[in-house]
Amino acid sequence: MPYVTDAIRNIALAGQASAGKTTLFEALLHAGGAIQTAGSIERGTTVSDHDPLEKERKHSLGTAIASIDVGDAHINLVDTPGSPDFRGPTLSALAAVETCAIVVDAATGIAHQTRRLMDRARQRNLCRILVVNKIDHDGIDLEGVVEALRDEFGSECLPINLPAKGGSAVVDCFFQPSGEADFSSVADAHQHIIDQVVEINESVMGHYLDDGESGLSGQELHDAFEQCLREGHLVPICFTSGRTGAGVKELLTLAAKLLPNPKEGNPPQFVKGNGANAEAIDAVPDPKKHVIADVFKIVNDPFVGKLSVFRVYQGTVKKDTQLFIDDAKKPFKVGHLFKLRGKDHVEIEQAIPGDIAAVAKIEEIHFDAVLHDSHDEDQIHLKPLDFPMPMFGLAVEPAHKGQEQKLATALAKLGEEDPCFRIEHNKELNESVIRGLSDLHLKLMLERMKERYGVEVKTRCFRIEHNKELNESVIRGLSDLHLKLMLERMKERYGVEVKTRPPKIAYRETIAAKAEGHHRHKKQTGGAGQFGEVFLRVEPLPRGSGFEFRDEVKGGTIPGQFIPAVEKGVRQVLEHGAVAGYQLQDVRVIVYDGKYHAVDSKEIAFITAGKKAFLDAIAKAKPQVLEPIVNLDVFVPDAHMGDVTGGLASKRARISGTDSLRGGEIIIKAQVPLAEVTDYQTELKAMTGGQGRYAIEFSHYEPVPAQVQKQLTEAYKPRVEED
Ligand SMILES: Nc1nc2c(ncn2[C@@H]2O[C@H](COP(=O)(O)OP(=O)(O)O)[C@@H](O)[C@H]2O)c(=O)[nH]1
Ligand SMILES: [Mg+2]
Repeated sequence: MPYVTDAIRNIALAGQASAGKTTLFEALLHAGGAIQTAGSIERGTTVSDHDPLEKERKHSLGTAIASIDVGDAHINLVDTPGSPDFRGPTLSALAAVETCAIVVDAATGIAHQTRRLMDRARQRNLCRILVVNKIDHDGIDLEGVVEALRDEFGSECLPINLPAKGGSAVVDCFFQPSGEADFSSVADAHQHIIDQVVEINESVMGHYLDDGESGLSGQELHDAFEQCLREGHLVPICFTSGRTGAGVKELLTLAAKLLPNPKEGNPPQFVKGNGANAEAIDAVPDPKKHVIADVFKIVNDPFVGKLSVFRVYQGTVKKDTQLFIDDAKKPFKVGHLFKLRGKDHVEIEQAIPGDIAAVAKIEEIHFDAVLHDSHDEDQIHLKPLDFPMPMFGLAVEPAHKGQEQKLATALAKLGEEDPCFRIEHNKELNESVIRGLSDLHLKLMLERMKERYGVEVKTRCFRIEHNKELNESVIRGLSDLHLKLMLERMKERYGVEVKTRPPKIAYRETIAAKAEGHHRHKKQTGGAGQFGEVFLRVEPLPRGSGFEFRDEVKGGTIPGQFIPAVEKGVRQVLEHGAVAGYQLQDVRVIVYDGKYHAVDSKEIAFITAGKKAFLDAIAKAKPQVLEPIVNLDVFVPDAHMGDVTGGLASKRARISGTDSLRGGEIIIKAQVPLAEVTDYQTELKAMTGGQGRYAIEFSHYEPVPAQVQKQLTEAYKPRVEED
């Protein structure tokens, strides 16, 4: 059925694992007539969890997409995995939708993942709705869940329907409010939503105050509702049971009538160019303009090959036309164009702005590639999405000799599908290291590789890393004892003894104040001399901005040809640090004056002068040593909660929350300096008898405590060169 952009709704179902997203996805497809019978998780028959590993584990590990036509609306629904190990695919999918429906398990309430996703969706400016699911469950307190949601996420969270008949149905509170609810009152719920909606702009408020609800036209109310969703002024709460189907039709109606179409949501930002020169570009959902589409998912299907799934933001992608990938000179031909339904696809002729579609077997396409049909759109890409950095590593080699190439290919294919799964090849040691978000993440990726590509690996428990930046060798093993025995063996066999210490931490340096620096470099050794003089200013930049160099020299007091030399000197300090020997960051250097000598000024003289002027400025600019802070998630049986939080308290950790998971497990979330948890494995094992696990992800840099700064700067004795 042909449809226009206004008819499209792109909705992602997100939320904690086991909230019932996949079952709800199935129920929505069924209610919308897209499938004949609803499958189930237990029987492994859902559209979404079609991967053998998903069926076996009864958990979604990747996103699935399918469409439903309801009345005039065309709903593209994306099911996402709730497990934090697979948040790479989940976060990628959020880039392709206007609405994020956060599914909450009515039986267990708000989970850590609920909070995380509410935050992410808000940061991305997505319209949000909360879906309280499993309302058929015995012994649940739905009124309590609503209160908890409003306490936690704000009074803008308001029920748009309410459970009725003991959770076997729902009653509408927005369109035609009437009937009895299990708690609260339909009339009150209606009033609260209307009050919230009319607040959003003065003209609507005016009409409402004059004539009440009848003073508002349907269109006016609809537009005000959209504005509320867009601005986060309203987060509707609705109720469903994916299992019994209660509230499912109502959710489809809500999507069709009230959720934003691609013109009404907040589009993600595109930029043209890179770094400081990047220019913001607005993609316009006009079918006649040039094509701009973004690839947000890659699947290497064993039968169809590589499938690249994209969201069209502008223009119309047509079958048999040509598209460019990023800045590539040569286009590819869109031989076949598909809409997806789980693992199946349906061929289509065109994909209009706002729609989600796929092309098959185009090897050059990668995750986050921009597809376009004119060189005017070269260098355009989505503003980078924020993905967690994979911190867990494992060295792998093929279990069977001769499978090296097969392993490399299989790993590369898996890497394409998950932005948080990376493969590094260490040339020096000739080994592949895979990195992911947790040991479970790595384990599942390796299982998938075995299942899909028939490649098995040995993971090595003892390995060697060389860190170039810190110039140190690090050995990793399973325990203290393991490493100790390996080193004893080395001594006994090869007669080499080593001194050991925990791995170094990649500290950084920065400054906390503005300051001026000056250096005059003058040297007379026999023949030609060296002369260069530099005046500069330094200023702190926000964390994470890196380095900026500005030339504000007036009247040629330092001739243009020597400015690069000054910058070179400054960059030497950046690389090697000024006070503790670590890279310097988040600083702006402005060179504004100097002196030169017609004969004696040489490049080398300005390199030295630049370097020393910079060191002079830093010394006066409150230099600071920064340390990496990581997000730490610790999973332990709840009996160990006290020990773990106590242990973290002594590690300068900030505990941000705890949550109960299923089966008596809890998760403790904290931010902690990396330096404090280099050996956390051993400690956690001792504390929990091997029942705990944890995941670490890099968060940001922060100044170290004064005491630590003192130790680090004293330990560093810069080799001060002779003038
Ligand atoms: N009682 C009840 N159980 C449900 C409902 N939806 C899902 N479940 C069960 O909850 C478990 C997790 O469901 P699933 O759809 O995989 O959740 P997901 O991880 O959010 O995708 C499965 O055992 C489902 O059968 C529901 O509406 N009511
Ligand atoms: Mg699922």
